[in-house]
Amino acid sequence: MKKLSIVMPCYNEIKTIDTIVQKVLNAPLDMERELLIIDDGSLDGTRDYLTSLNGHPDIKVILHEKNQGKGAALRTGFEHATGDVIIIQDADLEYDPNEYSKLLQPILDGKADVVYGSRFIGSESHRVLYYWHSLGNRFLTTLSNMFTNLNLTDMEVCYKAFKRSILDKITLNEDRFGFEPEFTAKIARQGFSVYEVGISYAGRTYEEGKKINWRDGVRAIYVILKYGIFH
Ligand SMILES: Nc1nc2c(ncn2[C@@H]2O[C@H](COP(=O)(O)OP(=O)(O)OP(=O)(O)O)[C@@H](O)[C@H]2O)c(=O)[nH]1
Ligand SMILES: [Mg+2]
Repeated sequence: MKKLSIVMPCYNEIKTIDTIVQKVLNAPLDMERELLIIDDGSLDGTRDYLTSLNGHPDIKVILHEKNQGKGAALRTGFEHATGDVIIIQDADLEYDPNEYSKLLQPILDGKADVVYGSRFIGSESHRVLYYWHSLGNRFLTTLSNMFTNLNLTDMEVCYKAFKRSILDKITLNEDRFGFEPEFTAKIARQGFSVYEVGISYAGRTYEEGKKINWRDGVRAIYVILKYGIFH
């Protein structure tokens, strides 16, 4: 495992994009890295900032003409990734790139094909936020686990790291936040070795830019059932 591809889907994140890019570039790592940023049709000036990164040796920027959703942005990123390992990094500041090494360790040790971060285990700091939101998260993880027979504690977590080679064995279709349950269902079906690592979480409030809402939760239930029962 020589090279890490960090895949960053990005939609209207002008407030955080500069900071998160710097954090990713400075994250302590013993591997070569490439950062792929997929702009998903931002309208808030994010694209101008991204254009200014042109020519940076470790960064590749890809622009979607129109908004398609996180899942679609990730698929574009995966197609362009050249690393041995991929990690998904949101363009907000909820997750901390300083934790990459910890997250990658089970893969580097040869134990895992896929590693999920978890905001619900471990001793790292977690911002105390919306109770109903966390209950919804636990519900979706439990429902997903019932179909996959994996005992995950945080299915919806952004931090998922995996060997790039696993993408040869699964096909992803979900364009929006259905990516998380779809990916989980498909890696479970392949029987990959899955590990979980406790990570910190600095969640944001709706005032600070949080976008996910109850409709995404309902959609997640549908996706869990779709890939759990019918595929
Ligand atoms: N909301 C949203 N995010 C997108 C889209 N396309 C790409 N993204 C990116 O996908 C990542 C996850 O989106 P977030 O809105 O942070 O989703 P989340 O972390 O589950 O929820 P909150 O941060 O709580 O809103 C971010 O980096 C977004 O910029 C899209 O169509 N909608
Ligand atoms: Mg977020």
